Amino acid sequence: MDHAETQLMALFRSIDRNSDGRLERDELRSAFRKAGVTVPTARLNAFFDELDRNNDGFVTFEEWRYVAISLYRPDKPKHLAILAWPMRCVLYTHA
Ligand SMILES: [Ca+2]
Ligand SMILES: [Ca+2]
Repeated sequence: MDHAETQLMALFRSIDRNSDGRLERDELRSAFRKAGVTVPTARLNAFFDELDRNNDGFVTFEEWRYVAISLYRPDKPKHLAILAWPMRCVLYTHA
């Protein structure tokens, strides 16, 4: 794992409050609240749905990693642009 990935893992673990290895909508909501960031529910849901690529209601580290890494690629898929802002909030406030 490189540095970025180690940080992503640390962040993922800090959001995963019940430590079951996956993120739920409520865990994500709490993470934003803890970071002092107010996210409208619609936006949070859109963010979560984008992270949850197989739509099983949970975000695994693989899904989390895929999206986070994608955001830093110059050729990132356009639809991921919606994630840039919330992801940055989470990444920076936890750093
Ligand atoms: Ca969890
Ligand atoms: Ca999933």
